[in-house]
Amino acid sequence: MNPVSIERHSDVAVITVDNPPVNALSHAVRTGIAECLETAEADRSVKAIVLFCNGRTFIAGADIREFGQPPKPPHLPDIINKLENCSKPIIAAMHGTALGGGLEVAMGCHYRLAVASAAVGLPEVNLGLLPGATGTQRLPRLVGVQKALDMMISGVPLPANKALATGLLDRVVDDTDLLQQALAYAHEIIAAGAKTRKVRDLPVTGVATNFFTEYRQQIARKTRGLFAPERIIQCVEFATTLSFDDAVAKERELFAACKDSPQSAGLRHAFFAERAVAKVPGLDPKTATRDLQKAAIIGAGTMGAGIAYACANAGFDVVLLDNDDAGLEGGRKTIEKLFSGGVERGKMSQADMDERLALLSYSKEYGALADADIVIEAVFETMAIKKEVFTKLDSVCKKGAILASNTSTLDIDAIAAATKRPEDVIGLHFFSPAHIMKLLEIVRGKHTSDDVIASSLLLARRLSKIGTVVGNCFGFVGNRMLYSYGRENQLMLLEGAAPEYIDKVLYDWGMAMGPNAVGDLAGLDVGYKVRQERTDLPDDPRFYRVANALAERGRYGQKTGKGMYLYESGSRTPTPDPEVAALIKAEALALGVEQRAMSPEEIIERCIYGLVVEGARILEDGIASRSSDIDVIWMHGYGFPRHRGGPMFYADSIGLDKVYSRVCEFNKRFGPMYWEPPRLLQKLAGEGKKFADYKTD
Ligand code: 3H9
Repeated sequence: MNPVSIERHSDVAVITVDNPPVNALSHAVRTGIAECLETAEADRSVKAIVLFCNGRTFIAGADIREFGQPPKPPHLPDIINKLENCSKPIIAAMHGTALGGGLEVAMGCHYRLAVASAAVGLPEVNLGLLPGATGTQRLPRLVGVQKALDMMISGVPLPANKALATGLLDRVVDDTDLLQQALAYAHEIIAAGAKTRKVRDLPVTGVATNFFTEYRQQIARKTRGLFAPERIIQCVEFATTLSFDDAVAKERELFAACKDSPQSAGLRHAFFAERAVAKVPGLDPKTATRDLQKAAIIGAGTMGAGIAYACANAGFDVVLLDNDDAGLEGGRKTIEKLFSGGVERGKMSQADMDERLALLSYSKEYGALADADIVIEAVFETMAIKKEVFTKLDSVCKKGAILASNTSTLDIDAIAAATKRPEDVIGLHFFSPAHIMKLLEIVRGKHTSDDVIASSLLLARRLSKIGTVVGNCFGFVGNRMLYSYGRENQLMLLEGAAPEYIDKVLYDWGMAMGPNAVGDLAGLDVGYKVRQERTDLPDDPRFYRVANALAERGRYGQKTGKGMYLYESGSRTPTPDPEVAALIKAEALALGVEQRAMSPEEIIERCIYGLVVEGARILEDGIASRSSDIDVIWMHGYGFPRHRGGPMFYADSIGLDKVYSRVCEFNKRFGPMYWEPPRLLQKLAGEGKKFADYKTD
């Protein structure tokens, strides 16, 4: 079916795009718009044109799936030129989200009208791109240089009313019958002489001499290591110095450079991977979900309070339970501080805060959980305590309640076995800080029922998190892989790489933080206790030796003012500590580990390939059903750079043959205890395939 059609409404032609789900500008849509435009232009009885979209949104951008293929004419910038050069006034009538190429199309039209609930923006930067269909040239002409840069560098869309105030829109109408209101606007324009007007003819307002230099400095930290933001700035600079056509030619060049960059490939992979996680193999998408209105959180520590805050903020009734008054009071304070912080930063009104606080209650009695639809346990990471809690839950919770554990490592089936309803038990692994981190690792046990999994995915969406369903094993996907990453870090410390050196190398590579700074933030005692609980650790005295030695000396990290680094009182800035350097040296000597200089490449390869090797085993074991799920977990739970697409995509982009041969070298050099190549890696490398090609059935 043709996704673009044209219909006459008296002397106005309505061109309608109907390309579900988001009216992306596929080849067929571009062709359709061009053809319909010619028809409208040729029809002498047509006095004005409305560009309208069916379905849930106006055009949400170029069709991202086409970027991996050779471009096919008609190209979008040419279509936009055609729109602008049309002799009859064209009105873009927008609802939903007019994004990227969609907004560029609208800026090529002569008039822009939107319903109040619409949002408009140029989010290309999130895909490692720049607005490459004249957006970098038209937006500054409509809203000014600074505002245009802010919109394109952040990628954040503007709500319709704000867009109206900036001059990007001409009119905002109420949400009833957009088409009728657009037709009425068209008739006003016809009555006023049916004038066309071109954004390209508007001047670009001048900027101060140092404006671009200062702007670059201002965004440097946020855009660290990213390719597209600098190109966006260059395009806007061209808008201030070159003619429209010359600047558009530069925009095309820079857009091509962005599109072909590895970063854009990684970010596009991330976009689709984040959406794929919602489709769980073997889980019928129509599975009914349980009614979730009241959530109970057990444990009022940092994690429990963070989860309670997130739930109340999403509109759940929440009861927070702890067995001691001081703990409960601490939890209440944490939650109130989080809400009042939101009010201070202007993210929430006082009235909203009061409304959400009223959703919360606090209790020491398990009886308070009796009417909860979902209980999330966030107590100590000790199996005996977890079992005790779940036995109690089994006796007090209503039938059909979901019983979830926030365990980050422990066997969910063993926890479920403490109840007589293992089908209702699931792991919901939140990441700290729970109200900020996007990831929710959803751990399905042997007996977890499908509707509990579907309801957990829904919960994730309601909390604005990305829920990723994984299987049950020690550490699940995220923390199981973290062991390999952390292990290599720890071994390299013994081999002579300083903590600050390793951290810098990985930070510069794109990780949100280096592993040693992360250890100090999370608390070295936490990992220490988890390792104490494990009975399956490798027989290797070097394994996490440095971290253990620090924890045994009470150096827990930021909370004790010293860990892998030193911290001045009240500061979170890590300072290298000569005592730690001496301790590492002494441990290396005692273990007979020779110290040497290490290249940044070795640090990156050992840490990242360590992740990849474990990721491959996780796929082999069926703990993750797709390599892209692993990528999502690492991007959203562990600060893996999104522009590298996650560890498995990164390995795919290097080439699995190359990764495999390097792993074989490590196997020879460091021994098979950690580096024996997984069969899956060997097989895919041999077949010239990628992890992305691997499907579990
Ligand atoms: C661009 O425009 C470049 C130009 O400047 C220059 C060109 C020369 N293409 O997110 P959802 C799919 S770059 C193809 O779950 P929501 C998505 O994969 C583009 N497919 O819905 C999913 O598929 P599935 C600039 C797309 O309601 C389905 O639609 N534009 C595209 O939560 C539903 O998506 C953007 O970056 C696309 N452009 O959110 C906007 N967009 O069902 C990107 C979506 O098979 N899109 N799909 O999993 C979004 O931000 C959100 O999808 C949107 C809807 C807000 C529109």
